[in-house]
Amino acid sequence: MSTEKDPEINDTEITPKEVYLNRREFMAASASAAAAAAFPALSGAESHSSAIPLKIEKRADYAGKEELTTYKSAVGYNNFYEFSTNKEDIAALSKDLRTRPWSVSIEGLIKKPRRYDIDDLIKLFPLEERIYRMRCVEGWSMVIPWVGFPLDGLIRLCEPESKAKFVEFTTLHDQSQMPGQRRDVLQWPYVEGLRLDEAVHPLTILSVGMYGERLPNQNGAPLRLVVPWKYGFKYIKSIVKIRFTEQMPVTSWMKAGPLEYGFYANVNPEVDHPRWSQAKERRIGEFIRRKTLMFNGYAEQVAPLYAGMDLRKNF
Ligand SMILES: Nc1nc2c(c(=O)[nH]1)N[C@H]1C(S)=C(S)[C@@H](COP(=O)(O)O)O[C@H]1N2
Ligand SMILES: [Mo]
Repeated sequence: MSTEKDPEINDTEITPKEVYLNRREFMAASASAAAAAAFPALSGAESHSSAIPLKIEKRADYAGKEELTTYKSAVGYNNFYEFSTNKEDIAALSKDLRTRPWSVSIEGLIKKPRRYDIDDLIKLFPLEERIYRMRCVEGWSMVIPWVGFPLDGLIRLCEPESKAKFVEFTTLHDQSQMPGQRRDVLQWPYVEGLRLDEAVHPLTILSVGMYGERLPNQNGAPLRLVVPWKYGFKYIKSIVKIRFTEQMPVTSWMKAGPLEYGFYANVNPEVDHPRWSQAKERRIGEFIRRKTLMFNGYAEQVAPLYAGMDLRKNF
């Protein structure tokens, strides 16, 4: 099933792996490729062997010259409470999540409600690569090369009614596949939301891949939200429903800790979490903590969305 190669993908269009691997990993990967050539039986033992490459049509380097987080860290250090609260266990616990067939229901205050098969949905839009910083509210960060499409394109197809002011996203709810949902760490299913103007902002994407390949299950396959100026908990994974509303959605984290997690969740080094400072962060792979940037470094693009708002109250 998901271990097979997508027949539609032309090998020449696949992003070379060396673009994503740091030099040491690349040398190691080349060495194992050479070994595989010499011993053909070993060819399945290359790095990320089960991943399905994606055809990327547009590239844009939004993170400037910052070094990418290693693939190994991005797929091995995760938050996905539906599986576990232990970051290193998510990859193994999520490996059998069935992400095909998968449908996404789009509903609420729109003229064109519809249920999309994930592969039909993906074909509607050219896939773009976006290299973004990702800052978790816990105080660590990564730089990830996402593959996806702007949420704005999908929202246009839906034709929101003038009453629609917010977009609510919901993750799959299935205890048989998601063992973490048997425990009440959060109220299930996981729900997140954006204001409509945030949702149509050009930086906001729905991601279907990373590092040139389909999203691994632990990273939110087959479809997740990416909003780079907000804390990572807004990047809701494995989405099954997108609903347009007039009222502000109540998100899972707002229910779990209303004084700690607000609706906006904009990265802001000046507004501390009640239990820790948000002034600095640990970039995964680095030793010395670096300063957290206002709106995670995207202030120029997104600050106008919050003009006149008190960001201490609207945290
Ligand atoms: N459905 C769901 N989405 C989720 C989470 C979760 O527990 N469940 N965790 C969030 C948090 S706190 C972070 S930091 C990011 C982590 O994304 P990553 O594992 O791809 O790095 O996913 C977010 N999306
Ligand atoms: Mo997070």
